[in-house]
Amino acid sequence: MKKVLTYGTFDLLHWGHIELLRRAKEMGDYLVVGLSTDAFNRIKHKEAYHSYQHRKLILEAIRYVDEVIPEENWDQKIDDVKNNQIDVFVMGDDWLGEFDFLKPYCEVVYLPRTDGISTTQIKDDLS
Ligand code: C2G
Repeated sequence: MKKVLTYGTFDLLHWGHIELLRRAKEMGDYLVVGLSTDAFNRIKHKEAYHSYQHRKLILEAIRYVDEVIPEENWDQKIDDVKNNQIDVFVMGDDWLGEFDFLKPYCEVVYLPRTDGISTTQIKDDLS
């Protein structure tokens, strides 16, 4: 079984996130999502609307997602890759190069971000 890993806050969930998750799952058979906890979002200076529990509930309802694990810090990725027997690490290319330190442990793929949608844009449009 080819296992894929990605990370994110996934709030407010939108079709750009879904497109990332769809393409990530296409790279293997089992997709693990490291979901940023509320505490880690504070470290990321990111304000999520939904709580971790609710974001986890939403992600677990997505057909492409097989497992959700907590992302609590910047330093857990190597252990997550090892402990979950990950074959492919996937992130949007806004992170291009940032996770190349994982290359000794798994394949590292940066996928093009989906243009035309962002949580910031949603919030601006609704305000
Ligand atoms: N994404 C995308 N297209 C968009 C918006 C987001 O492809 N229009 C991708 C991002 O590139 C990322 C994933 O969707 O791979 C999740 O996006 P965020 O929740 O914004 O992720 P981020 O807060 O950048 O967290 O340790 C890594 C961090 O936790 C990543």
